[in-house]
Amino acid sequence: MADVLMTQAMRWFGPRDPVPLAHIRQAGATHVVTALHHIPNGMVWPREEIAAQRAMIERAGLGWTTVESVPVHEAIKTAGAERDRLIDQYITTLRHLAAEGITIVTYNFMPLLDWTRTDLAWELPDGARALRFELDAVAAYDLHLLRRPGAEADYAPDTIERAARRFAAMDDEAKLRLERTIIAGLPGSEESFTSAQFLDAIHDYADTGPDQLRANHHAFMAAICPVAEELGIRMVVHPDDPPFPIFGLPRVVSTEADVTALFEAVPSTANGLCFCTGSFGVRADNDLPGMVRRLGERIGFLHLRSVQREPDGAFHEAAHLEGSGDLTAVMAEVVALQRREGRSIVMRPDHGHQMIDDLTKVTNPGYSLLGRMRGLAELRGLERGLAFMGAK
Ligand code: DNO
Ligand code: MN
Repeated sequence: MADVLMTQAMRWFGPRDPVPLAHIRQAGATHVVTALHHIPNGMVWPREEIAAQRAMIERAGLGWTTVESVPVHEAIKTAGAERDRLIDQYITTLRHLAAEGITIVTYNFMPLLDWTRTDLAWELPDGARALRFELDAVAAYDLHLLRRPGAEADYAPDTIERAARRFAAMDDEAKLRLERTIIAGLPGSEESFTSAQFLDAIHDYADTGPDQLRANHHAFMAAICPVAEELGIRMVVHPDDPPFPIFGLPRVVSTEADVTALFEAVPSTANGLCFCTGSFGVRADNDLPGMVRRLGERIGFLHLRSVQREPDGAFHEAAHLEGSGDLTAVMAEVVALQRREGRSIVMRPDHGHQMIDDLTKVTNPGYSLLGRMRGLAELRGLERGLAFMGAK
């Protein structure tokens, strides 16, 4: 029996993405994952616009079954006054998506910031560029530019000391670049802040600690999942990136225990996981292959990439099969899972290095074409090889 293989996708940011659909197809993907990025967070996605986006994708010879993401409004995360109305609107969007054939919807539950990096063009020894995160840089921004009240309590003394030294060595341009990198919003993020706005927004979380955020997350899934199930949609939560609190804001989707608690609280099959190896893999205590084995039936979408952990809470994005995470072991579990369940899981190479001709082009950080194409090629080859060996 032929093995079921992954459904190979790439992220596409819509008509404004500098990477055209034709190039994604030539890179070997059969599908894209995308969203209606122009619609403000909290508004209903009109069915006609979803249909138009689908038509555009299909004209390019690609398929679209997976949305990344329908963003969750902050008032749902904080259980604010508008929560019920916003949940109703979210459900209306799900109805429209289901009517247009969408079966997987990605979301995250990170307060205010989506994914966060401190350097978007960190040069690797071979001249390619990677995204990097340094806790020292976050601390330098937090303590000396944002000047968040009480921030000192969130950092170890040696981090505070290194952050002070780093800040003292920065010129105005470097300060501005760091501020923008952290809070102006990376591709796919729904929010973009100035430092003053960010401080105000952090203040809105004063009453939402980790227990409350977790309760609000579970309540959101409890409200959404019965309808999603009926619509044939699976919600998949993207883990926190990075998987620990930053700026004093809680994060509750960072570990295996976090997601296990989510699935225990809301057992519906519509309550699923976007397994992002790069996000979970920042923590050495997340056992990636073991998580695929244990959580497999919940996994509706795969983000595959690797990170290299560095000292002092830093990490950078490694080539897809290099770095701290054992992507070969993860892939072996994915092959076994798909065989066990007879199901093809949608995957995408999650980010890639800026390399070769990418280096002379303006693309979304992390989403240049050649780096992702290399990642996809390596991952699909690995999968085929493992499936073939396992089949013998
Ligand atoms: C970054 C992405 C995230 C992800 C959202 C899902 O590259 O993995 O922005 O799309 O967190 O809601
Ligand atoms: Mn991801």
